[in-house]
Amino acid sequence: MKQVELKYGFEALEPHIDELTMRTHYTKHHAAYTNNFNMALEKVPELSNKTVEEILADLPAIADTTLRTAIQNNGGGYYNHNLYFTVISPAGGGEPTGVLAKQIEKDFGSFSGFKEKIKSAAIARFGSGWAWLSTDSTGNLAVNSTPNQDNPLMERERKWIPILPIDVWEHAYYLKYKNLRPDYIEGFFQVIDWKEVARRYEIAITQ
Ligand code: MN3
Repeated sequence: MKQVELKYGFEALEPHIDELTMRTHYTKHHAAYTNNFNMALEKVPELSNKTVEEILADLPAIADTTLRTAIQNNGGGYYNHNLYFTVISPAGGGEPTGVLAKQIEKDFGSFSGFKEKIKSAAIARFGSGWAWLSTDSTGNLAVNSTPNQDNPLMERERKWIPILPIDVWEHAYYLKYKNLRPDYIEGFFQVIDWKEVARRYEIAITQ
């Protein structure tokens, strides 16, 4: 599996996300998750025809617990970062429009209600992890957070499709924001590509 190609330069999200953080995040952290995921996959030939989404939604099917953990951590890291780097853009920021905007109002009261909820989830995540906006196949939205490189695809009780991730590992923000995770989240909101998030929402609910 391959890292998503960036549609912008490493410096393009300045000043909200700095060039060195973007470069290190993509060429070191994301590259390592991708390489380690591919190495683990080579040892589980029965997964060779599956998509990353299918693999992460059925981790218990991997019998070897060491390989299962490797795929949970590195497959999660691979998937999460491909999504992260796809939903940010130098032309981002603002608020969504259309069907997604209407559903955000329905499920969270308002855009600012949604923003407060995901920001709280991101700030409350102890240690490393992610905050998420996800949809089910009928369009209901939910905000949650996960530890490490876990994600909503791994949820066993209900099928959630992530459409917006916020990486709150320190490697995503520490060089610029130091310990100030809330300031990074505000900066992240300035680069969210809502057109891409809305596109993913519409695909998820029409499948
Ligand atoms: Mn990261």
